[in-house]
Amino acid sequence: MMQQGIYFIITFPDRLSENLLLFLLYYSMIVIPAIDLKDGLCVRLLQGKKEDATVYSDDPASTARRWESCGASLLHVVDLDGAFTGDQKNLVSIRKIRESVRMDIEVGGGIRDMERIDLLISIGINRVILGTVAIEKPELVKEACKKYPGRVIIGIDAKNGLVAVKGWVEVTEVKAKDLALKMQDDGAAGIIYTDISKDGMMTGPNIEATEEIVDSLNIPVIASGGVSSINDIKNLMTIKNLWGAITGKALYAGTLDLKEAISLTK
Ligand code: AMZ
Repeated sequence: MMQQGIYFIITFPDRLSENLLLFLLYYSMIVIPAIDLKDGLCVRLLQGKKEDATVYSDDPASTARRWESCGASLLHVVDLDGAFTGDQKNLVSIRKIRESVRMDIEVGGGIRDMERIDLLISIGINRVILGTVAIEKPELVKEACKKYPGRVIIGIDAKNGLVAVKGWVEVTEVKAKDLALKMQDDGAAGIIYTDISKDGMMTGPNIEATEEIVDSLNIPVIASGGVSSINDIKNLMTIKNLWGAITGKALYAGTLDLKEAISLTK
């Protein structure tokens, strides 16, 4: 946080020097726009609760194109129906998104067996995100990591430091950090760490908890949940070795400009 202090006590004569200072004091990080799918629609939830859904678009493929045109190189897609029921329901939309953009796509939500992993990889999805099975079928995770090196990442969704599964409805007794370490040992290519209490709330990410996860691992970590503005992006950029940050609600609400965030973090 000292870097931040330095940043704020210096007044910038112009934007060029601000950008130069950001370059010197902050770490680079990838900004990843999110599309959450429910019944074929692009929605956002509040703290993952399905009763608190706001619909942002009925054309997820055009939303994906919009984020690509802002410079995104990776898109985060979640099949919420899949996360809640264990059975993906948005494959048509996922295929359309894949056919509409060239950027990399990661997909999670309802991926619970190897057949589904094979299918998503076969349609050109670059990385699959496994959540519930990391707790319930760790053998599947190991097998998938072996079969698709570099393409299996683990979504760890934490409520007060404990892992939540099945659409965040069930909270386990497993500590997020312990699961992250185990998944790293099992061959995961990365971890997406979500703080559930922050997700969709636009109150800022959980910097301390994210930093703790990043510091305990040597695989890439992506932070998710709570981003509301460019300042939150700057705060995340102070975390050394944080690989990326996912943002959803702030983009749809218009409080974060994706182009600006991407150019800042490069
Ligand atoms: O918003 C939710 N309730 C929610 C959500 N966004 N529940 C799960 N998920 C996401 C996780 C992860 O990317 O963040 O779904 C994926 C995990 O799904 P599964 O089906 O493997 O547990």
